[in-house]
Amino acid sequence: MKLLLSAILLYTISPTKSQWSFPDDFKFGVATAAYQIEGGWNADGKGVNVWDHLTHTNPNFTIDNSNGDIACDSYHKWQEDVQMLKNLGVDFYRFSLSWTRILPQGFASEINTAGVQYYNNLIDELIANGIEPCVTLFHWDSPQMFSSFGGYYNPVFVDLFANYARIAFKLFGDRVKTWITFNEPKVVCQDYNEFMGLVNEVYPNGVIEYLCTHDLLKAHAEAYHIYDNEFRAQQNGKVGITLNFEWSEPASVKSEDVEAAEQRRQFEFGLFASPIVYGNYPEVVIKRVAHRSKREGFPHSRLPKFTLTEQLKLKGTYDFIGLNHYNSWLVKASPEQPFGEPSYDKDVGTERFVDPSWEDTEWDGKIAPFGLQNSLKWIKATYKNSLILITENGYPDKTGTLEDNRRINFLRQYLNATLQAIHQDQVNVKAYTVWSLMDNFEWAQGFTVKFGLYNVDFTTNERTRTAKKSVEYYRSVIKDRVV
Ligand code: PNW
Repeated sequence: MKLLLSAILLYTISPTKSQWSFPDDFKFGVATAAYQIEGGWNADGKGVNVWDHLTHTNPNFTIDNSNGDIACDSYHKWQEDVQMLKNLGVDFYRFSLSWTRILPQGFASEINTAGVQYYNNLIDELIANGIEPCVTLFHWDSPQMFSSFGGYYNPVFVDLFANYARIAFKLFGDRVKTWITFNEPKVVCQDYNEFMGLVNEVYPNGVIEYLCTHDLLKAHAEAYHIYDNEFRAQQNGKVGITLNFEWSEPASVKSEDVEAAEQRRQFEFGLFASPIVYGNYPEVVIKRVAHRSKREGFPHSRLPKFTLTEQLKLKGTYDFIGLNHYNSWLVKASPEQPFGEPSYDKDVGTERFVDPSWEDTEWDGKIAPFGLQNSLKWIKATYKNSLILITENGYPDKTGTLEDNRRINFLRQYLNATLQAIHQDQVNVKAYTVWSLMDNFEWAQGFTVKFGLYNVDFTTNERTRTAKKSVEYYRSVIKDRVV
């Protein structure tokens, strides 16, 4: 009796427990991306992508001189991956298609049947195990062939992506009902400067960031309309885009800081979301880039303009907004930067820093779960209560330890923030996805940063997968629907 009473007491006062549970229609999943897990970089007719090329020609690019040639070897171990998913009890699996595995040169002229077979096998195995496939068309592994004409920075990219999307819908859309066109276009066009620079052989200069954004948005809209016009009636799925959002919290209640935080959100998230929801870039972005461009001596704004036809074509091209959230910042107003060299960062303006009281993760970023709740609330308020799917959230460590209590602690707090957004703020959020199913190739960090629920032993040919303690935790969340 005494034990029971103290158990009840502990349950009610424990700050990590919440009285709320996840609604019946809320879905749980985990995510990966092709280049980060598949390996088989030249298997069975796959063509070369920018990451194959980059890591082969410039092995020092990754901090451990590694590459994704083998990675988790999921090209061969997909059945084991599905068993891990099954063991977790997830509703869906978010993975990406390798463009050059399906179209070796990137163009629609040649289809690699072995690559198609690989994804057919994976999708069928998922469905046979009661797991929904959620497919990202583009998770950064652009065909190397496109580099010769500037990749994303050439408007022809729009047609090439549209062709690829059509082929993917045609091949897999009978079974795939959730499609994500792009993963984090912001990262593709601006972030990890040296990394995108090396991949694309261009460097940020306040011009190309916007050209790239413009093309990717048009490519997204094109794919959405292809789905609408040619596939939706028979296939009846959903098409959206995944945007990363680092939350910007005003550093004080001063109106200039409140405005600065909003300016940053509009430059970082609104730049992509606003055209898709409303047909054009956010007002503050249009105004600031035009103003700074003029002072820098440009005859026109560095931010390209959508024609009216393009605006109408973009507007409403989403069935959901995919949200990747990892990190938060405090933002305050700062004096206007001198007008000299153009730069995206100067366009954004403002200053950001972290609250020293926020707990560190073991790599990049802080633990600040209120940032996820605020991101969800802001998206709801800014974009007409759109359907939101959280398509990534997760905790990095350097060790891959099986006793990953800190990951469990992180997940519990962010899941709890999601519950608060649902129950306190009535946000229309219907899915949560852990990055990642297993430790994998973390881009420039190689294999030194680990996000997995499963540990992968990269020293063995078998790429042995072992469940971490967080597998148990996530499985219980999915089953009991409480954090
Ligand atoms: C994501 N940010 O990248 C990617 O989608 C994954 O491929 C990657 O492995 C994962 O995060 C972990 O790093 C991000 O600046 C890049 O907020 C940048 C940000 C967030 C996520």
